[in-house]
Amino acid sequence: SMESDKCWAECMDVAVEIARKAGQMVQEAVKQEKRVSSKSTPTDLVTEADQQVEELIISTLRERYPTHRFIGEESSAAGEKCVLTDSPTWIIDPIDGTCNFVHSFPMVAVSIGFAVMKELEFGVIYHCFDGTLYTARKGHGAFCNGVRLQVSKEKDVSRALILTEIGAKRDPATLNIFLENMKKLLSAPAHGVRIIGSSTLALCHIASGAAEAYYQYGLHCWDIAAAAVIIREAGGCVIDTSGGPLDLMSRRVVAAGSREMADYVVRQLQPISYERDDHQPIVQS
Ligand code: 2AM
Ligand code: CA
Ligand code: CA
Ligand code: CA
Repeated sequence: SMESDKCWAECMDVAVEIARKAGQMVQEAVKQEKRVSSKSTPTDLVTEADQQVEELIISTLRERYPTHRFIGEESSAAGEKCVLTDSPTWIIDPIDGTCNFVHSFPMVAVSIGFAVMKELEFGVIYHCFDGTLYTARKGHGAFCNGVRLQVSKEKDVSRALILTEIGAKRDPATLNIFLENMKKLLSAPAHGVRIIGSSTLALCHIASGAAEAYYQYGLHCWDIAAAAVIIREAGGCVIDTSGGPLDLMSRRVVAAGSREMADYVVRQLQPISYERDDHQPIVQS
């Protein structure tokens, strides 16, 4: 309705403000000594900044919107349930690219997505190193610093730049599938494959047309929520690695400027299985 439309527009303004503030906090924290520990595996890194930034974002939003729900990476790590209900829900990655953050490699973002009735309404992604702001609201277009975004319409993989990310899982079987998938695309031959260390910024590059396709296994709902709106509003396609509709909790995604490019990537991929974010049983397809 018009009423809720106005409501979510206001929420998005708040999201932009808090993403900027959080991003500036991350930028400051890059210069400080970092206390790094690991979560599920030795390469699954977390710092005090991840927790502090998420705490800042969620406490600010909760005060303003006490009836809303919150899903955040570090709250989930601390045992909070990761279930998407029909309630207005904020889906937050306080620092996307923690490994980059630890190394001061300049690809780090704050990502804030927002869903109502399980539908994504808007997404805000702030690049902490250069201050670039990506925003989109359903039905209102996607923007980078206020300039309209448009995906690449390329359909031919032999003219494609492809992006992906490596997960925290590094056992030989997982790495083999990862390399096999990359080999397929490189021998297609795609122009190139890039791994920048931030899922959300990689997805923003799909939205801006700087790359043609993206795929990843093992990502989480907070890596994809904001970016999915931004890509779709830029005219792109975000789907499941099976070729079916995107499932926020399924830990896998294919995104591309064109449906043809997305379908091509889908056909090349061998799946890597991860436990769902909502801990529901995994349905193979
Ligand atoms: P993070 O930095 O917020 O943890 C490269 O590691 C990118 O993939 C980052 O955006 C990272 O998010 C995300 N990522 C996190 N966990 C992952 C996983 N298990 N598998 C794949 N990618 C993951
Ligand atoms: Ca992480
Ligand atoms: Ca992330
Ligand atoms: Ca993170």
